[in-house]
Amino acid sequence: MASYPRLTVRDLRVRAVNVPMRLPLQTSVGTIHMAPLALIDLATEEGVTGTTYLFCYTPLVLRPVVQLLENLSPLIKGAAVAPFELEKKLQGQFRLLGAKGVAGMAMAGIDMVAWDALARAHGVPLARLLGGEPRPIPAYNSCGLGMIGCERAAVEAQQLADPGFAAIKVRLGYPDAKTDLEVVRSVRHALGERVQLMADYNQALSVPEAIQRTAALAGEGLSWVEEPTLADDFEGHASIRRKALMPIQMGENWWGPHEMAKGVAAGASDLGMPDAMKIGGVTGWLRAAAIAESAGLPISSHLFPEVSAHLLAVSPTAHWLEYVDWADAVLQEPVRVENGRVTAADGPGCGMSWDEAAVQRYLVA
Ligand code: SMN
Ligand code: MG
Repeated sequence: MASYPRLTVRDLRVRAVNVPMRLPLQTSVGTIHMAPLALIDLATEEGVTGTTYLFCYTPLVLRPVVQLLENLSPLIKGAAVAPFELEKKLQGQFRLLGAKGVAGMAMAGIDMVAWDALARAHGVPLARLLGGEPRPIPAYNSCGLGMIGCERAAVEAQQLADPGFAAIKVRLGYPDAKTDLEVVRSVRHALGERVQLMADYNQALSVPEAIQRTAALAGEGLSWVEEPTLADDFEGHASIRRKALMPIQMGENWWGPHEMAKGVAAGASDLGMPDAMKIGGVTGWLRAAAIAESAGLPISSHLFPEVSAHLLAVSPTAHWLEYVDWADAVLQEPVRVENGRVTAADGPGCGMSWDEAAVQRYLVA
């Protein structure tokens, strides 16, 4: 049996790319046309390189995220590639500032790239390193279906479901409740009964409005209503949930497992959807999965399908994987969907390597 060395951090290489999205996404708070990604490579003294990326939401924070990671590189140089140890060191570094936002993103990037390097050094997929096996996870197609009105939503919904997805998600939060209802009905009509439909408000409503709108949508068979009100308003979500006749979903804005635990304690939602980046990388996800298991809370992933396929494979209450193709353009082997399911890549690590020609094309100076 081969023995594996203790990996030592050499440095981080971070690049900013802005990648065009096949389908722009119009949410209740603006449209995203491009995916601003921070590509991270962790070089080790032993020659293994870890690879991951962060989704920065807006190009406005792309350079700051890259800059912060570059600033952190000398701080972790020479340290063991041991995610729990790195976490302790970085948490200390940001204790006074607070470990959310750009700081939280950078910490999660280092965590994910360190886990990727470890799995590569062991020559196994991340899921296997974590004690599981890559397995098919049901995925919903979340690539588009923004707030584009009844007619266009119906056409796009059909396109999204066509490759064999068992579920898709529509964005709501139109100026009036009547349009929300019409869009849901039009999408449902286009899909038929075979495909499940989720709806996402991206925090658009006040609590009383959300109670009214979820009541109006009660008979439409939605699989969940996501973030009807402000993401940090756990009490508000709990009030909406008490009245709603469909499951309430939230979690993409839990900044770490502690916030998740508060949401769960408040009874804010029926379902959870941690985001691999905001929850604190692989390490944060493992803790979130433990909280979910003890609360009996089904968890789905948010974005990052490449790493999430590994993480859901080791999550006892795994529910849905959110499929987006936003990083595909810079990956040599994008995530593959088969019969509406995504299986974690079977190679070493998370399975990501850069298409260098594409990276050069989309590089932001
Ligand atoms: C979403 C995520 C990322 C960017 C825009 C919209 C959305 C989702 O909330 O859950 O997919
Ligand atoms: Mg959402």
